[in-house]
Amino acid sequence: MRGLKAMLWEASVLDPYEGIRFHGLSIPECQKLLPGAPGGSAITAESMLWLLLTGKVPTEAESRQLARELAEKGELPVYATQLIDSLPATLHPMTQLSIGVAALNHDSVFQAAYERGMQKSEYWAYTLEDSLNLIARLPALAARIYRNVYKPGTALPDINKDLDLVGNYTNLLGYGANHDLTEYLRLYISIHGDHEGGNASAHTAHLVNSTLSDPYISYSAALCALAGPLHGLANQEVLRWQLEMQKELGDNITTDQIKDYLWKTLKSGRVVPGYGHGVLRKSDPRFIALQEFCDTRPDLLASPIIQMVKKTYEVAPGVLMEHGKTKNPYPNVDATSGCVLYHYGLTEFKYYTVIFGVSRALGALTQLVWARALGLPLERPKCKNLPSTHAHGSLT
Ligand code: CMX
Repeated sequence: MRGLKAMLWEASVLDPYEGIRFHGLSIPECQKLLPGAPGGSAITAESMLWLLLTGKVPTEAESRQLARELAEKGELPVYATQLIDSLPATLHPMTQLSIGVAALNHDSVFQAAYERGMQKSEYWAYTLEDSLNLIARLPALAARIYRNVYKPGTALPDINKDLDLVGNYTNLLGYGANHDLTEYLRLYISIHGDHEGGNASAHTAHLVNSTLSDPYISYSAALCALAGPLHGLANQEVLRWQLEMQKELGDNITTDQIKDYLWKTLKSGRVVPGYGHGVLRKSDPRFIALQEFCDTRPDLLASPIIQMVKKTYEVAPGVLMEHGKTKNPYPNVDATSGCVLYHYGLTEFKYYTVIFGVSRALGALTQLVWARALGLPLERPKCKNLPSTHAHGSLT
């Protein structure tokens, strides 16, 4: 279905050469226009969510009002904490996130209203309420998973009603004192929020919700798609790959050594994680925005892991072009997103896709609201089979 326009997606559109636009605004335009948090300049998740849902740039007061509303709804119910705490710490954090999000449908207002016999014209309002409740609870859920897997026994703070969503998230993760990491995560979470609807995670949410499954189980399914290494798990894989390279080649790696390592990866039949894209045909503007964040901070510029990402970017497109398979030899956002987290001390890279999962909820859930408001139908594409296979008896 490459290139086949078959979905309506309200909030964003992805141009192969220009990258993502959110209601017509590019990432640099969003960075200029969307309000940050008090004391910060990075776009907040709330500002991006407001833009995605309404198509309008919020004022600072509107963005803060939404932040307060989300913070007030942010605590996890007891049944959810008990469920998450009962999972083995060895279970992948993405599986835990998907389980937790699915379980929150215990409180779905959409499901309850459907059982009461609500009208089709009311679907969107209950979808909106569930979606906001889910987004509000994601930081506490995601942070609890992090605590259980990597910092067992440590206390989790309460949600601070005066903080924005990401401010609370970094606080719950135990990094609240690191202003730069908080600002990085604000930028990360806002620009990962939506990437039009054809990507596997957003599309999964859209498909599942078209059956009138509630937003929680729809987004839980989306997280399973995000957990694949060709999609969101690539940010984990980039880190694994870069660290293996560092282990093999040591510090002070040259670009020639990186070229050889790239060829070794390709010749062993593996993909180069963080490079290539199903739609983009240039360097991902999300990659550029995160790189620019690094360029403004001397500690990040001096970081060996970030230098390795920059050196890889100098040579990987050339190697991939010469290799000749991928239609897009340039980096996607996953090529850099995890390295900054690693530098700031959040080194548990199996957790990185969970952060992506907190973010993608902004766009995927926005579209569910629009899809129900517009009365979009059950998604059910027609299929074509190969009649000859059965007739010739080649399948036994
Ligand atoms: N390294 C090696 N080979 C690659 C490649 C890469 N980074 N990117 C694409 N190719 C290969 C494909 O595997 C495919 O090979 P086959 O013909 O043997 O199947 C060929 O090039 C053509 O693929 P394409 O049309 O250019 O790319 P697709 O749309 O099929 O796949 C993607 C897109 C992202 C899955 C692919 O580029 C890839 O595997 N990249 C590495 C993983 C990654 O970074 N994923 C994250 C994407 C962003 C996100 O969703 O978060």
